[in-house]
Amino acid sequence: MSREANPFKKMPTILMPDELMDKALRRGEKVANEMRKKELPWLLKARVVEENKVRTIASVVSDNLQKVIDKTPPVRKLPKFYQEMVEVLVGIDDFKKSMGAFKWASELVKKLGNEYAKKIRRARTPQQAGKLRKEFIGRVKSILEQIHPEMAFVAVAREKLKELPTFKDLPTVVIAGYPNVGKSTLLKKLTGADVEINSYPFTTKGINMGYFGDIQIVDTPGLLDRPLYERNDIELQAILALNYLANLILFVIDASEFCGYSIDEQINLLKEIKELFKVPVVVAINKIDLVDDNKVKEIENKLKEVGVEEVVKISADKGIGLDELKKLFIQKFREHNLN
Ligand SMILES: Nc1nc2c(ncn2[C@@H]2O[C@H](COP(=O)(O)OP(=O)(O)O)[C@@H](O)[C@H]2O)c(=O)[nH]1
Ligand SMILES: [Mg+2]
Repeated sequence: MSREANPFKKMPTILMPDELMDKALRRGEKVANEMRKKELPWLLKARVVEENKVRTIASVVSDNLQKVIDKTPPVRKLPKFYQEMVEVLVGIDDFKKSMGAFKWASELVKKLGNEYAKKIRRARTPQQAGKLRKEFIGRVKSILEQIHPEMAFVAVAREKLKELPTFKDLPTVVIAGYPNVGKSTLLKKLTGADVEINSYPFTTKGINMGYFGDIQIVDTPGLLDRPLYERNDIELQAILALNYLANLILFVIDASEFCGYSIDEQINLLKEIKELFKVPVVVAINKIDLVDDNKVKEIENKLKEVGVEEVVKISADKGIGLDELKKLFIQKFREHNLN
């Protein structure tokens, strides 16, 4: 199975103006030293030294900026989930504007490099060649200073974006439900012990992901496990972004209420999640090993009242009903043409 890597992981480290300038000057000096070893008439040599220095500095700076552009995925071409994440974490418009500044600076430095190289070739004295080189360096410095805010912005954006989890482009089930209802246990049982933990910027606990067959299952501790009125705007946006990741929501109810939340509280959360997500929601009544049939019936009736028909009774811990649940996933994906 191919991993669809987080598209921001390829972004290179963003150098700040001083760092980039130092790097370019060092490389320029190295090239100049090579040129100084050549046996050439003094004026020609001065021109060759300065011209090569200027060209080297120009290409180090210009290429470095261009590399950032090349290794940054164009936001509008990304899967919608990642687009939403860019919007929530850094702002798409600011991100694009910053990349535009990189492009502007890269092209301008390249152009100036050519112009100054030509001027230096026509210099009448070594002093004049040196003066032109200094002038060029001054202009590059000021261009980089001008895009300093954008460089800093992209550096911070990169730090945030490269931490995003890596999802595969597969039919995806996102698990929801109050804490301790058995979400993690269920994920482990469904996918074998094969659960990966991935960072997600909106939860300190990370998200857990597992696979069975060609189905991706995601457990989101801290995200879909409490009422929405407790959330701030950014968190809400991050939760809504899951719309673009989830093809199906699996809502887990703890029939035993040992999780500390009553059936009614759990159903209220389910109602919220049903409203929030455009994708189908299926319900698993879990921990049926701990309750009698009447209790399960009672829960099923309450679920019918809120319009939930698709229910599977399971015990994640005892492995009851899991095959039926898997079949339901496959059936749902088939109904929605996702496989
Ligand atoms: N008896 C019983 N216990 C369960 C079942 N599913 C989960 N548990 C237990 O419930 C507790 C919370 O489970 P966990 O998977 O961590 O819940 P999460 O917070 O929703 O991820 C753990 O002690 C599990 O062992 C079940 O089907 N039956
Ligand atoms: Mg858990």
